[in-house]
Formats: sequence, C-alpha cells, structure tokens
Amino acid sequence: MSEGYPGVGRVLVIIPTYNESENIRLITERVRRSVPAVDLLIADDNSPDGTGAIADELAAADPQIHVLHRAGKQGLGAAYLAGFAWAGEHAYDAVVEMDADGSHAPEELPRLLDALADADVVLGSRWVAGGKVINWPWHRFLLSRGGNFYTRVVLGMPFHDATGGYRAYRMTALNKMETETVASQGYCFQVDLAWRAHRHGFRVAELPITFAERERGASKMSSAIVREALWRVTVWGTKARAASVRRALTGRGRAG
Ligand SMILES: Nc1nc2c(ncn2[C@@H]2O[C@H](COP(=O)(O)OP(=O)(O)O)[C@@H](O)[C@H]2O)c(=O)[nH]1
Ligand SMILES: [Mg+2]
Repeated sequence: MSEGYPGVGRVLVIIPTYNESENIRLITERVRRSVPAVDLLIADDNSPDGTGAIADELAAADPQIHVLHRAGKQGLGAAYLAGFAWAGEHAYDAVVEMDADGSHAPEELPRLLDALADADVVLGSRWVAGGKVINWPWHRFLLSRGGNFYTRVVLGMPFHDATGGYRAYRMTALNKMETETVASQGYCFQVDLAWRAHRHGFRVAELPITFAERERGASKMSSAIVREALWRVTVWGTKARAASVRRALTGRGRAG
C-alpha cells in the first residue's frame, strides 16, 4: 500500500485491458517509475492473448500492482465501473483512467495529479492549446474533432475533449455521480462521466496532453462504439433541452 500523492491522497491508476499482452509490462513499468506513490489496478476482460496472466505475474512481483479479472469482454465502461468500485472498497482517495497501449504517457501523470490538488476532476485534453496527437490517421482525427464538436454543441459543455480517456477523479466526486446508473459501454462512457461532472458543478480542470497512437496491438474502436456515443449524446442533449424548456414554461429559474 502506497503513502499517497501530496494534496490528493491515495491514488489508484486503473488500466483496462483487452489483448494488451505486448503493452502491459511497459505501461506498468512506466507508471511505477513516473509516480512511485501511486498503486495500479489492471482490469482485464479475460483477454484471449494472456494479458491477465502477465498481469498476475506483475502483481506477484510488486505489492502496488493489483489485478481485477473479469469474465469476458464487456466494454471499457463496465471495466472502469468495476475498477472504481474496487477503489472504493480499498479506501482510495482518487482514481486515474489510463489506456494500456501507451497513448497516455505516464510521464504526464504528475501534472494531472498536481492539478487534482485543486480540482475534483482533471481531463487530459488533446484539443486545448498545448495538447497534441501523434501518429493519428486523418479519419481518427476527424472523428475525435467532430465528435467533440458535436458533444460541445449538443450538451453545452465547456470541455474541448470530452471523449478522452486520460483522467483523474477524486473519489468524493465519483461517489456523487450515481455511477450505478451509467449504461454507456464504449468510449461514450467518458462523455457520460464528463456530463455528470458538469451537471454536478464539480471543479473540472482541462489540461493539455500529448496523445500518441499505439505502436503495438490493435485498437478496439468500432463503428458500434461510435454509434452508441452518437445516439446517447443526442438523447441526453434532447432531454436537457426539454427540461430547460419545462423550467422556462413553469416560470422557475435554473436554480429552482
Ligand atoms: N477491460 C477492457 N478493456 C478494454 C475494452 N475495450 C478497450 N479496452 C482497453 O481500453 C484502452 C483503450 O482502447 P483502444 O483499443 O486503445 O482504443 P483507441 O485508443 O480508441 O483506439 C486499452 O487499454 C484497451 O485495452 C474492453 O472491452 N474491456
Ligand atoms: Mg488506444
């Protein structure tokens, strides 16, 4: 068990994995080297390539590495929810979301955690000044820029990167987000949590990050994941608009 990070407390970095056998060793090593004070939880969905067994090996050799074995591929959202619950049971003060494939640089983690000292949620952002994406094909670039633009307009959130997956949350904030009602499975999960943080009025800091496309293993991005995000964001936006019209008609202010 680690001592904790100054101004934040005990931190658990959660890394969801599905077929990341070529990446899992390097990413855990980089996290441990960058921020020795944090603990790690690998949430593996019974990867056919044996990622779970490698994770067990890593955990056996290091008391700050833990593994959550899940029955099968159930999506990124479900893996993170299970990880959050594990963090709650083990009395962590904050959790970090990080991909296994090296896209999120562990070397940037101290900056995210420093920002969390004065925030409830920190979003690593590719699309603010200073943010970067390395090695992305044009269709991924368009999808992310387009998706974030649509999300900003439809939900009226001020964030520039609501779909990003490099984040830190205080457990106190996460516990208020009613995560038991989160149904989003794919990357829409990230938008869902940003939307909840926004509506709760939490202190959300958006920090520039450099996102590097994976060099090993395959992306799990699919058209089903994009479709899920599109319809859910549209439904949330429509509901929010209907609610504000109702408030206007009944003569009550936003606070009422
Ligand atoms: N446990 C679990 N992890 C997943 C699942 N889908 C994706 N991941 C992990 O989530 C992270 C991001 O996925 P990735 O395929 O790199 O997506 P991309 O970066 O958008 O292309 C990686 O660490 C994946 O292994 C899933 O269904 N279950
Ligand atoms: Mg990736």
